[in-house]
Amino acid sequence: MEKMLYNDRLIDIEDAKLSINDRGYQFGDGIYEVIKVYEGSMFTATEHIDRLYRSADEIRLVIPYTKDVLHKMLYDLVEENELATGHIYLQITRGIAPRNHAFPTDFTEPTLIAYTQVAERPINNLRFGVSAIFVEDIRWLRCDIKSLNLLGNVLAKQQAHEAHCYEAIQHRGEMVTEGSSSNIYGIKDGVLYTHPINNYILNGITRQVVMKCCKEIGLSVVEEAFTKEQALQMDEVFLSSTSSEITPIIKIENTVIKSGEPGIYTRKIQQTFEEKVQQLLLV
Ligand code: PSZ
Repeated sequence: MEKMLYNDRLIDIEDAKLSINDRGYQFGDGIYEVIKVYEGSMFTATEHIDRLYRSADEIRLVIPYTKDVLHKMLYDLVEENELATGHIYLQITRGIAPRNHAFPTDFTEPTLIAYTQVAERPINNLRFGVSAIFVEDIRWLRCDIKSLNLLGNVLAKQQAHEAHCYEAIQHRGEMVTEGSSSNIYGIKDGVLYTHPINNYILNGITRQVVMKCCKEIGLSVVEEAFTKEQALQMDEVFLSSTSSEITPIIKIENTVIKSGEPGIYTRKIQQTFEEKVQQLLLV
């Protein structure tokens, strides 16, 4: 039987019961993480757990476990479900209390749930690239928090799907921020550009790995936002996320990026990323 974490216990997934008074359900009052698992090993788990605790701090939610205990709980979940390649979804809400916007006054235990999902790596997208559209970024001003409130992201992604595109590249005014569920990069004349880490974007864990890859291959990085117009003029554009890894973007709206094929630097970053995945599988 497939298991899930419910607070600090592993339970049968079919026995899961959630309260309608959970603040996650009522207000989206919680945070989450998605951690990729390659052949049974969690990739960059420490970084994801660190970001989870940071998100929790930013919304004044106290996670009642140490990082090490939570790491072990996730490890046990993967083992128990015999997950090979896929991901862990984890969320923590401010708990169960009668509906009231302000925080519960009595001690309320946060609700943690985590489950695993089998998911193959997106090999075709990695190889051939995807298309994207531009969508105005209408989200709040704390996109650095991995909040359960995803309405802006959901509406942007739906627009992309209706346009038969993989991703929505969001922008505030003329400046590109990030995808609906990814970070966005452009490469021009041998320099990689990407939005700086601040309140307008999520500090992607895959972005952190991309930064390391750029260092290793000697590709210059400029963490500055670029415009929609500049995006269309790039030699290469790609996105990154836990599940999409390093996915080339070969077309935006009606504009084909350069040759219309994944670029040379994007390929190098993919290869360096792949080495890091393979290293994980050796230990
Ligand atoms: O399974 C999926 O479709 C996933 S797993 C992670 C994401 C999507 N997206 C994460 C994300 C995001 O939601 C936003 C708004 N910006 C950037 C990212 C990339 O973050 P990492 O690299 O940590 O997954």
